[in-house]
Amino acid sequence: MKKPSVMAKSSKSIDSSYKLAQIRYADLGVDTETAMTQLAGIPISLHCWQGDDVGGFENSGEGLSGGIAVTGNYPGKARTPEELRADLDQALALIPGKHRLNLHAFYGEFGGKKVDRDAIRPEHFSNWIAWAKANGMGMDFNPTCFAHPKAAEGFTLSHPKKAIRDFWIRHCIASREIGAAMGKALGSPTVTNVWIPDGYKDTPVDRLAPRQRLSDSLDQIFEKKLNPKHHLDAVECKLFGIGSESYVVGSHEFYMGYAIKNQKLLCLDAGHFHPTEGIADKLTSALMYVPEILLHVSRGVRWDSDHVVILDDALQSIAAELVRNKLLARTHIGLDFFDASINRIAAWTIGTRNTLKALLIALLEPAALREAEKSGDYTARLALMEETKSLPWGAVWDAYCEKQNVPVSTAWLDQVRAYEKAVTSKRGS
Ligand code: RNT
Ligand code: ZN
Repeated sequence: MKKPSVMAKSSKSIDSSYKLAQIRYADLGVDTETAMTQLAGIPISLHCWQGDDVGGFENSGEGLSGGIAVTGNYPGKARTPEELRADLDQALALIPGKHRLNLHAFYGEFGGKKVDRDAIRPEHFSNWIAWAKANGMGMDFNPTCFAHPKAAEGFTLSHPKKAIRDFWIRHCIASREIGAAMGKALGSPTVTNVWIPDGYKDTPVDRLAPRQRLSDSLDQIFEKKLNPKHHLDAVECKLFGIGSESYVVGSHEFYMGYAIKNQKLLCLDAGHFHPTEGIADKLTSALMYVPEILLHVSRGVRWDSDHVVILDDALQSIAAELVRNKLLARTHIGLDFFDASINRIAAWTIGTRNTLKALLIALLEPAALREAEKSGDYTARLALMEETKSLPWGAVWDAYCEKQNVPVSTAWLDQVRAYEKAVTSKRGS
């Protein structure tokens, strides 16, 4: 089957479109050059797990668990750390700007040995750290509290059995040490994010005791103070998962309270609330009381399905909130989606480029919107907000991509296809 041709653009058309856009924005008091410079300073943390369907490298034979699911069987997923790094290199070459890598603990390199989760150490991540260093990237980290026999009963840090809780506490402590080692080696703090799947499929009688146990486990995990120059702790809430539909121990209220009390970072995943509930409106509230936020930019379709992020209203609202309220310095932007039904490198590229596009649109917002609101003219506010949607931000985006030496428009798709032909299509399953 012939692949549809991409919408190539000539340098001449990129430049002349940009010049017109620059004038249009200048008329509205917006400096497009400043917006591009600001955008170049915003790192997005690329999640390693889009590259191999949340598989990891333990080769334990354990499937994915914890109420998250990846669907699709597109050929060519990364099977080794080398393949995953090569795929990330390819994706990063298509995304403008300097970004970060977000790694899960079960992506350690264990040299074919069985290293249980509570025995992981920084040396198991030395190749990843060296790779990030060579690319001038920072790293973020996550304990992996799923896809393991000790998580099979659906409870980890809140498990009724102390021995199981202790195992996961040791894993999370080890993960913090690894995160701190990454942050130190790379000269940029690593955010280590604790997400656990714990919950009940059906209505529980006791909703309190598991939460008390979780709180106690977290206190033990965070007991050791780590240097914030190297390491920051985040906690991620959730509404429900597959198999934990009726009750999740680490709910929003639980972690919001825990993060405020202990001044931890609150992780807000866009798919972890009711289907019509966005996370954009939570940012200004949460950041009044927690020091910083970690975002898991994701897209739920009817449930927390972790679809590739598109440039929809939900994403644009998040970006607008961050820019309008100057929250970027206190917000760590990470991605969390996994689609195995399309080319995985394209998935990373689409989701990350969209997140950056949303930020650019926000950075290009004319001040007139705020002025209309301040003067109480809500008619003008709505009118301007709608007119803003058709401003020529696309021309600025194209110019930004060209400036950053990455493919403009869909020209990146050619590169993904060439890489697929030469590399990923040759991989067995
Ligand atoms: C699960 C959470 C969590 C995971 C990753 C793999 O619902 O969103 O962040 O997706 O840790
Ligand atoms: Zn998440």
